[in-house]
Amino acid sequence: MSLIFTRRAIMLGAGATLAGCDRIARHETVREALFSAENFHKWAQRRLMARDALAREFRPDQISPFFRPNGTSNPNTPEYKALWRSGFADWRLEISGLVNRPLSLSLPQLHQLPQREQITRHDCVEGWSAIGRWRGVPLALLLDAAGMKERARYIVFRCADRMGDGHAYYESIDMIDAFHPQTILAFALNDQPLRVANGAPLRLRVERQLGYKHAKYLMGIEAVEHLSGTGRGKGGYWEDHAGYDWYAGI
Ligand SMILES: Nc1nc2c(c(=O)[nH]1)N[C@H]1C(S)=C(S)[C@@H](COP(=O)(O)O)O[C@H]1N2
Ligand SMILES: [Mo]
Repeated sequence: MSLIFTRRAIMLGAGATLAGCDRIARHETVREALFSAENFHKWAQRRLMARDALAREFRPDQISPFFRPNGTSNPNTPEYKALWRSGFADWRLEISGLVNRPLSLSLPQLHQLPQREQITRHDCVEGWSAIGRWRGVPLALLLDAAGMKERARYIVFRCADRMGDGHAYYESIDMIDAFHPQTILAFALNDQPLRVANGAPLRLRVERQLGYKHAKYLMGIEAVEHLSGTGRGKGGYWEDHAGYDWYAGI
């Protein structure tokens, strides 16, 4: 029983509310285990802490020889091609939405900010993984610089590549992932500037989440209160078009 209980708790993820809690508690055995005061406390605490825990980091000798690209491997739009031709000199990351100070940052400006490096494993929902050394700016630092308004609850990422239906790729995460210490906007992979195939000039690394959350070809990030105003309202391209879970925690 305890194994099943643990797995269900994990499946519920951190998005679980008291409603989710009620649903599990309908099973009597679970209810007994759960609501003995001591266990409930431990369980709730573990769930909260789980969201903040670091993703595993690897040794340099574990880095994959080739970091396989997936999804778009070149946005190939006239706008992106022009940016690429200029070595991304004209590219800017726009930080907008529910912020006190909207920002527009060039690549050299991002390079001058404090950086973080991490060797992590990327897990794609299609069943492959790759280990890479990522370097970039902690997202928390940029969000602090822009100043989040009280109402901001999610960060939406806007990408340069257009999908089959002509809409740009987009993704979103909540503030727990946005301020997680391993969440960075990466401009380098394995000590090289990010290749086009892996998301040049800048891509999200959100290490506690599955691959599709790691938006490539970033153009803008926006703080919002609700996800209903983004795409079809599920918070991401694949969430909207293929029913992928918005919360893809691993
Ligand atoms: N803009 C954009 N970001 C994206 C995708 C995409 O098609 N477009 N694919 C996603 C998926 S499904 C995965 S697994 C990773 C792949 O990253 P990689 O190309 O560096 O391996 O990017 C994610 N981010
Ligand atoms: Mo993926």
